Amino acid sequence: MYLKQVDFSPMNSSVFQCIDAHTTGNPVRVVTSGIPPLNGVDMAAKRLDFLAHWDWIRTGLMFEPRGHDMMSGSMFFPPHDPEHDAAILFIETSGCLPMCGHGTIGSITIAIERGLIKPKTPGVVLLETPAGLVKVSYTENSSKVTSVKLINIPSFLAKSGLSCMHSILGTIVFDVAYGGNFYAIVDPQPNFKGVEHYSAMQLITFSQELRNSIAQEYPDLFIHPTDHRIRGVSHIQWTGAALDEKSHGRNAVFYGDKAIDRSPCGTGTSARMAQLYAKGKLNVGDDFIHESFIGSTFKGRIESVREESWGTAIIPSIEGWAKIYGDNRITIDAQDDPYAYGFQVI
Ligand code: PYC
Repeated sequence: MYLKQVDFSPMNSSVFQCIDAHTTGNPVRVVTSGIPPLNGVDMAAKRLDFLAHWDWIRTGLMFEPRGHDMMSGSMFFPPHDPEHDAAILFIETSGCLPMCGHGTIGSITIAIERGLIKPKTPGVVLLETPAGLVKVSYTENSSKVTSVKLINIPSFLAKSGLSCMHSILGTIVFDVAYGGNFYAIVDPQPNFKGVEHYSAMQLITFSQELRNSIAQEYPDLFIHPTDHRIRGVSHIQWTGAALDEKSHGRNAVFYGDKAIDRSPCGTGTSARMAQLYAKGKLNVGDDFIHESFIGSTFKGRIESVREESWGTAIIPSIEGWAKIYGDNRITIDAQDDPYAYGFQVI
């Protein structure tokens, strides 16, 4: 199959005002008008309501021809707890992620620079995400947001030393960690030399098969201990040597069907720090400068460690920057455009 086309009914026609940015290279499209009314007591419930009833908005705005394989974005909602500042729904090519780090950094940059959110405490946004509450702080200079730091949800190593047979690489050993999404983390090993030895296209090809194999060989193994709606390995993280000697590592995160994250991946970096903590390679208070495939960086840190009833979790922070580059008025008109709801070229 070369064309995966999205077909929804009934026919919809709508206009969406969007602000486009990138977080250290990876896209963030914040939808500011045309946002649907969602049902649910919190963002976890609203995420499911969106996927059940409004997913054509996501596919129309994220897939080609209005988006592309890496496209991701968000919509803001009023908070469910009046003590908080805002709630957020993440949208991207694979669906609606429970949490997205680069998406949070880009969305908060847009929200503050364009006045979409007026935080109760200047410099701090208490943000409800489908994965839980995230405390975001930001710094400004001359009406520009220069950096955003988020304290992420509890992150943990779920399983260590699993393996799958790969048709190109051979046996691949991996760990699975959670940082807002479940990541299979592949460290350098005899059949994988490290991310620096491969092209993005090769890593995408490896990832497509590995993610399918993990789903088949380990069905129902990865379920969030307190929210069973979050399940399954959705992302593959390939690791390797840093480009810059000041960095602590480099990664390539595969998501969607054909994407390698251009940012260092916020939830992926959180998962990576949880894995390294569990293996005694990173401690509370340590900085972890993480490079993306293109060499852009996030500063990660283990802020604290929590003993939960189900195990040990780290509370990671992720710091990075984003730049707004455009305002976009996008029409999805299914009566006029056969590709209104988007398509993917697989
Ligand atoms: O930054 O968490 C992240 C992310 C997830 C998928 C792409 N980026």
